[in-house]
Amino acid sequence: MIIIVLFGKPGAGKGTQAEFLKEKYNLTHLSTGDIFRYNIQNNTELGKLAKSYMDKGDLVPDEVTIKMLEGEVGKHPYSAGFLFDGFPRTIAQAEALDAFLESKNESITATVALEADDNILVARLLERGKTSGRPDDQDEEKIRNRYDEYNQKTAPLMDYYKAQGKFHAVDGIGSIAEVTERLTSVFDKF
Ligand code: B4P
Repeated sequence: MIIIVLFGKPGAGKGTQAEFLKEKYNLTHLSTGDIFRYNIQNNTELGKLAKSYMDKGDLVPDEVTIKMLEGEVGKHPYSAGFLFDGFPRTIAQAEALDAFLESKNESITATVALEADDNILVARLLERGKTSGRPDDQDEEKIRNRYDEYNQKTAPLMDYYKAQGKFHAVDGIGSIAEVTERLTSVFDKF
């Protein structure tokens, strides 16, 4: 089974590129951000909890996120493979994912990171914030907090996956089609 982690800073284009990659490689796409937003829209208990963190640009606690992700994987027993988008975002999440997959005799095939400069990404998110209605996209201070969260909690994952020989980086700057092409040439090797 192919299991890919799509990795990158907020606004790097994970969600944008996942839409294409899931179709081309027949992967089940699980975006923790999308799942939280779905729960917020439907006013579930999980949504209420997630909203209190997401609106500030903070990460949702590991315990909640890990349990949710495992539940979502369980909903797709016959999947040919998975594309994890925005998960894991902390070392604790990465360790939990490895243990969870090992319990199913599976493991991550690769982590693919979309790399981009913070200032370009902040501009992308502010642009999206004009139409997305997402509170975490509309205020530069909250956006900067998302980058602080990334630098403190998510960036260490690069070394975690490099140590496993599973880390691949792709330049995330350029048109959406150009980035897709770069990703495809990496994915075609898996
Ligand atoms: P996510 O939903 O994962 O979203 P994201 O980081 O905002 O964006 P993504 O990289 O998917 O960017 P996109 O393609 O949309 O996370 C949101 C929040 O959820 C987190 O801050 C956190 O609170 C919570 N959360 C999620 N997962 C969690 C976890 N595992 N643990 C704890 N908390 C978690 O692209 C952004 C914009 O750029 C779009 O407008 C797009 O059109 C544009 N764009 C994309 N590619 C472009 C390109 N090449 N050129 C120009 N514009 C481009």
